[in-house]
Amino acid sequence: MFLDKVKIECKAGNGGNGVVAFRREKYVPNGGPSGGDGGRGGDIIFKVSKNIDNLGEFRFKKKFKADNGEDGSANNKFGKDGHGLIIYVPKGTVIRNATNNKVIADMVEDDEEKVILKGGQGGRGNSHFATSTRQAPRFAEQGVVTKSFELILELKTLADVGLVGFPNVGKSTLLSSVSNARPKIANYHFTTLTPNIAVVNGFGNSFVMADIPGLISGASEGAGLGIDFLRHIERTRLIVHVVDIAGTEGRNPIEDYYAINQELAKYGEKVANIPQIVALNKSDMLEDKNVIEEFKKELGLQDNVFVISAFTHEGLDSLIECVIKTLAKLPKVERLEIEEEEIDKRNLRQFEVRKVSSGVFEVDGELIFEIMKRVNLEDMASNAYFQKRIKNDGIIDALLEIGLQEGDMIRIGDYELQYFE
Ligand SMILES: Nc1nc2c(ncn2[C@@H]2O[C@H](COP(=O)(O)OP(=O)(O)OP(=O)(O)O)[C@@H](O)[C@H]2O)c(=O)[nH]1
Ligand SMILES: [Mg+2]
Repeated sequence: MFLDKVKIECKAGNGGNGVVAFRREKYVPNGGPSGGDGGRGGDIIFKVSKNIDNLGEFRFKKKFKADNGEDGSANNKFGKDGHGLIIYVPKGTVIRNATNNKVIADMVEDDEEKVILKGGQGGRGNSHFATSTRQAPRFAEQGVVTKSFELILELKTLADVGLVGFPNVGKSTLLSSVSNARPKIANYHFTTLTPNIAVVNGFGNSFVMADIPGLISGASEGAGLGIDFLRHIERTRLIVHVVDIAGTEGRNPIEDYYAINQELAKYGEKVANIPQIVALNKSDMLEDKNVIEEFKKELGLQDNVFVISAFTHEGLDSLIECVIKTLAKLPKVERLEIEEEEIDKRNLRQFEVRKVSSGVFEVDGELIFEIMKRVNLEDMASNAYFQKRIKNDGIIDALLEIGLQEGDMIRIGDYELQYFE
């Protein structure tokens, strides 16, 4: 099933825990600390795959988790790093943070790869905490526990050329006549329900062409299949505007042309400004050839109008040649502006201190959150380490600045401690 917008949930791996261990050596009664570090958690990585052209694979699978890092072990053995998880997406996938809708990545190159969530750091083993006065530290750091994030994946197809026009004018027939694609073709409206994308080869060149469902008047207000599919035209460099010049359904080709352009304009300036080549199709059905001149005259168009028959292949070579020449002069598609560089922005230096009431202070912020996750306060040694960290990281100084005194209470999360110098 064709799917071009999904919300998924991703979590990078947690860091493995550092461990507490001591060397056991034959003639050394009390060996030094030898607890190894935990491994790093695996990253969540997005990668462009040529083999997929839409987000259908995310229809049922919406949760992704990279492996956790392994815990360290004795003899200073590091825990293994967790494997990164690669999530494959089609070219043209825009990745947004679901909480604020900001663009995190725009996957526009073949095989492009980007780390979206970094795995948690591993905790350090007890050997890191030995000092001259503490030769046998009985604690180690816990690994960083990562958060899970909701992401929106939106496909904005990257095709060079988009086929636009009323239903039944022969867009899919044209695509099938110039490429290997075999889209459904039939004599009724809205045969094409989702975009078809194919490579067109010709004149020693190639380009990608997208055929989207037909548009009708009022599409921008939701008529017909609406304009949802125009997101796949948004990033094309050139539009081939297909018109039924024979008016086989009784409509006037000139009015058709205006009506479609009006819908494009309503969708947005960007789409309205994409250069167009007009393909006057079904010319094999046209009895009065004057219609072609009238069309060109009325619209003041001379170049960039091609009389074709997708059915008999008349005029297709000239059309494709012109498309290739025009594309050569047009700029490449620009990547969307990245609005948020890092989604999991833990500011590990950030903390806040507050005076709650007389003699009671509160501390919170990412730094505290981080420290709390990594220590075990039940354990005396770990607790001592914790107290040292809040001192070394400047938290105590910040509290003293706002009036902390001997014997006052400090609240950190669920934990309370009394301050003594
Ligand atoms: N005589 C003639 N018939 C054509 C030509 N191109 C397409 N047709 C016929 O027109 C009908 C519609 O063709 P499609 O290619 O499905 O049209 P479409 O624009 O993709 O239509 P939607 O997907 O519904 O928007 C089919 O019966 C085609 O065989 C042409 O150049 N000459
Ligand atoms: Mg079609």
